[in-house]
Amino acid sequence: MMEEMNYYDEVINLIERHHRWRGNCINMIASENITSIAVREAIVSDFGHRYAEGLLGGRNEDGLRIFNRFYQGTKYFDKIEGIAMKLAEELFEGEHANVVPISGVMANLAVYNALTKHNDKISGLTVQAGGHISHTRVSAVGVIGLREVPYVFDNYEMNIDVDKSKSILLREKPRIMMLGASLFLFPHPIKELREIANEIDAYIVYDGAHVAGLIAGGRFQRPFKEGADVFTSSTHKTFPGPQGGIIVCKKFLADKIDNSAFPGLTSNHHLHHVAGLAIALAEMKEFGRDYANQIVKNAKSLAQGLYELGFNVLCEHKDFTESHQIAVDVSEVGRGKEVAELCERANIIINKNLLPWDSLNDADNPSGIRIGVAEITRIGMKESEMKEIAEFMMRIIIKRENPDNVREDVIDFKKEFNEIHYCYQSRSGAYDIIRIE
Ligand code: DSN
Repeated sequence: MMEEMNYYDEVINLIERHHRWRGNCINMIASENITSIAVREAIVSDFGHRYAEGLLGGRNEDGLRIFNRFYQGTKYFDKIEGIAMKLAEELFEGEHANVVPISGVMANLAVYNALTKHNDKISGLTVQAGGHISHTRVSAVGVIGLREVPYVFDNYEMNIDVDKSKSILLREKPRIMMLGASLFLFPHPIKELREIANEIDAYIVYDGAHVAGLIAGGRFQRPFKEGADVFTSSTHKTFPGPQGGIIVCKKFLADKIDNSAFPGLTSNHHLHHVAGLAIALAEMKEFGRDYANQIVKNAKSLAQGLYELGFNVLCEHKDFTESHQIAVDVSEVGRGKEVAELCERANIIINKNLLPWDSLNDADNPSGIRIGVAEITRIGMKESEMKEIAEFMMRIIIKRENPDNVREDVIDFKKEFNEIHYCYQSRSGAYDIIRIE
């Protein structure tokens, strides 16, 4: 008879193996990051067991929001949520923050639900051009029943072509003009699109999920100053918070958006994540500028290194990138699937990615890869390390060295980088498991 598996031991063992492995990897998924130990402690706090459904009230004597809750027991949490809202308003330069959404897609859904009605139109980028699925019909746009109006994309500039999009927008009159992307190398032309939005009475919603940590650190672009009405984001990409979502908006939209988030789309939000978010926001207020500046330096440096070693890195004419991301066309050296898998064998974690000239049918084996440097920046890597990473990738992809051999060198290289930077001091390593004794 087969012995019954001990699932507890099995799961603990898998968690330990995962930590060991990813601690030995160069982690460059552009949508990932690691949180500080202080944030992790908040995530495992008692707030993860509690409810705080409620509506927004006025402000207390410290200027923090007060809440009309439906359950007792929230007096400390209310202060934390107030701090998170205040810091988010300050760092993202908006008038009102809502920290209820439990993911970036939920944040977008809440905004669509608040600002549109069934059959309205929404403009955005296609997935091939870098748009997030929640800007399209396969996800939140379809759930709300909106009709898509794709922007014309300039493949050479890797940005929205405002001139060519203008006549389409004036004709189609989308209710929401969605900006932001998952493949996001350069700031979007908010100012130029604002003029069009004013003509057709559209809202500009900027999905800053990928670049929120850069924006909070004063890099990339300033969505509200440039003309956005709403900023949505997940909280765990360049912004190094726990997984979750956030909305920041102009005051005149606050009530609609708050009601859409709760009770519209969420019953209880995730209190422990809000506590972690508050700490991450405080860390970004203190350390965000250095962090964001180093991310962009690292991204440019890695792109330059790859380019010099023979990779077809996009946008050499624009210094490759202004964000944490690099896009590489690998169609001549194996295509996205094979390249990403070979890198994984060498403990270099990246993802295959559609490029604007691909078809959606290429999703399983697109012509590109996307590389993000947020996490490796956070563990202290600088420009010289980017050159070494480019060398590893060249050995695997261009020289076709056995990835298993390169892996040994990657593990050796990574040993020096196990401390989290740009955050409050903590006693554990970047990839340690937090254990409660
Ligand atoms: N799919 C994620 C990304 O990697 O960009 C965003 O949700």
